[in-house]
Amino acid sequence: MRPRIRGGRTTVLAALLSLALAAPLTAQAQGSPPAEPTAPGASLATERPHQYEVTGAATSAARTALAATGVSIDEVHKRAVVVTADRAQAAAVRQLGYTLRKLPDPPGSAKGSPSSRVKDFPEGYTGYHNYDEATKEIDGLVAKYPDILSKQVIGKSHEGRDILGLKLSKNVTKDENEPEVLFTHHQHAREHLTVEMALYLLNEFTSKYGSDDRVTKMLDSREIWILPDLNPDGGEYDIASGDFAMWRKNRQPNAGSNEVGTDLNRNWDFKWGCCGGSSDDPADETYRGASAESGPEVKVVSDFVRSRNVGGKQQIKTAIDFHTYSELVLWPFGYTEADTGEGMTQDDHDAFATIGKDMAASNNYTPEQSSDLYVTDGSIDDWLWGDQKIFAYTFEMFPSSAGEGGFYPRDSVISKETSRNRDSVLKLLEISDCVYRSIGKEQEYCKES
Ligand code: CXA
Ligand code: CA
Ligand code: ZN
Repeated sequence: MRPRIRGGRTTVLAALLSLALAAPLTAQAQGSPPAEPTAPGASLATERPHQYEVTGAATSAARTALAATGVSIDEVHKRAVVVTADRAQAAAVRQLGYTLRKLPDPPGSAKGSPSSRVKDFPEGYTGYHNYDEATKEIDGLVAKYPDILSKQVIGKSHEGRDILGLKLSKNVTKDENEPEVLFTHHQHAREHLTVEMALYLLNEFTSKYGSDDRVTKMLDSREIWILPDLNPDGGEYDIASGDFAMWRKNRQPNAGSNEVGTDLNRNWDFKWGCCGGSSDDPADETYRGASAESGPEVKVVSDFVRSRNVGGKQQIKTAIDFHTYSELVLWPFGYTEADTGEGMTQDDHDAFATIGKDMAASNNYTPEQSSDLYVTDGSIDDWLWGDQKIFAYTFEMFPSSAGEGGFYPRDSVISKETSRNRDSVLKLLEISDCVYRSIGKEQEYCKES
């Protein structure tokens, strides 16, 4: 492990504080009500990270090496990248010989009277839904459209919040033999726009059923699963102080460390930790967790997906995992730079790329294999495809750069930037009965079913 410079803040007091916090948090996983999130700054181990522009790192290999310092890579450009780093990580990046330029902190940071704003989005962001607001909105839709929308609690987060699974289909209470499609949202705490994407899809598919032809056809012939919030604890923590915390991971304590959280998108059980695409250091943004599926949220969703294997056949055919930001359509594998190989035939790759490019042509995102950015291991897409043979994409939503708001664009963009994906989502739904039709090989791959 790389040596860390931590400025002597890891005191006995911090250790005691984290022990004191760990006990009630563990109890909550057993079913008591959700914890109030600890405010950023409450723990002495917490330090709000910042974004930096790093000049260079022009290849995937260079960026993978850069990510090994523990930073997250938020933007990739020809001659520079943007990373999120704490002080120690920024120092480690400098050690590699790079020049860093600190970017402005998120706009809308609530300086002044935090008490009036705590546990909710600040001014300019009140159009975003916090966890309770999203739950209320969803419950309202379920009450209004009980024939086509049903809600189940598929499990609990570390702090005990419900992780929801919404099913949208005609005859929603019956498990019909129809292609199933999965939409997952908000693995990364600071990527709040992805929850709005889930709420947009729920509103759009319920309110337009019966009037919009494409929507009606899809609800009549598919079973759509929307998991609107995979990381509710992280999301609530990110807004808890009135200043955005720039938080990425979940809020699970780590044994033997004061550093909190696992990067859920490095914790899935396919080639977990294999390839230098995640970190074994709990202080890092891309900490992969103690073992695959050690994040309770990842375990809950993995169990849910496995439960859709009925009679030896995975019912879910395609998936999109929503993230921000950079305006990208990504496909697997992330663990290797190779386009094809074990677990990815030329036809698989061609279908992934064809559908990916088709969706990107619609929303004007950039399509590419995720390892073109940098290598990752333990991502949801690699697991969904590698382990479950589900055609899984990642959308990195608006904006394309830090200058346009980065992880924290104003609420005024929500409507435009969620509806922007309407057509690409419908395209994926429409091809989900036979993805190989995209390359003209439905005869070869989709005869029975
Ligand atoms: C990503 C998504 C899926 C597979 C590999 C890589 C990008 C994602 C990440 O690093 O997990 N980027 S993000 N949302 O900024 O964290
Ligand atoms: Ca079914
Ligand atoms: Zn993300």
